[in-house]
Amino acid sequence: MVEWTEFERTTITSIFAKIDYDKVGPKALSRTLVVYPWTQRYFGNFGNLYNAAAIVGNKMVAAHGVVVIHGLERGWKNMDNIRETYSELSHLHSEKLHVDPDNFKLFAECLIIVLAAEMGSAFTAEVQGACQKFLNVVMSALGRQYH
Ligand code: HNI
Repeated sequence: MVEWTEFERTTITSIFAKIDYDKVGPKALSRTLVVYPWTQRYFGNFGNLYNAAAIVGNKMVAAHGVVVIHGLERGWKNMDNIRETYSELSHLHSEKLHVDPDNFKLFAECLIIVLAAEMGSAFTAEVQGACQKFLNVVMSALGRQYH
């Protein structure tokens, strides 16, 4: 089981309490689709992803970004049981959606950049460290049902 310091717990909790899901989720997902265009292949039914402006303005992308942040919230609320928490979602992404697990890391990277921009100077190196650790643990749990 992953050990969390008090600082890591409080940092993750306060970030999730503070962030606006409707803003951060769409920004992080649309950034992923723009920066790593091959990730668009999973969203073929989302309509116009023709260029960056279309992706940022796409309502289905925005809505799905919110869904993903809600998905991350499950990890924040179960920090001592992350592996179990993501077992079903991992299965879904592997068996049904066939999402290459490398893409989880790309999303995590884009989310870090969005958080940094949102939080400004409050996003210190220590805060980033806590976020990276949390996201690494979640992404590894999401990748567990792949074989
Ligand atoms: Ni992901 C559906 C959570 C990363 C592609 N994804 C979901 C759902 C959740 C979710 C929750 C809804 C499940 C349901 O309907 O029961 N996804 C997460 C989380 C992460 C993540 C927590 C990482 C933090 N997903 C990704 C990435 C991709 C991805 C990186 C592809 C690049 N996810 C999908 C697709 C769907 C999906 C595709 C189905 C979308 C739809 O509605 O058609």
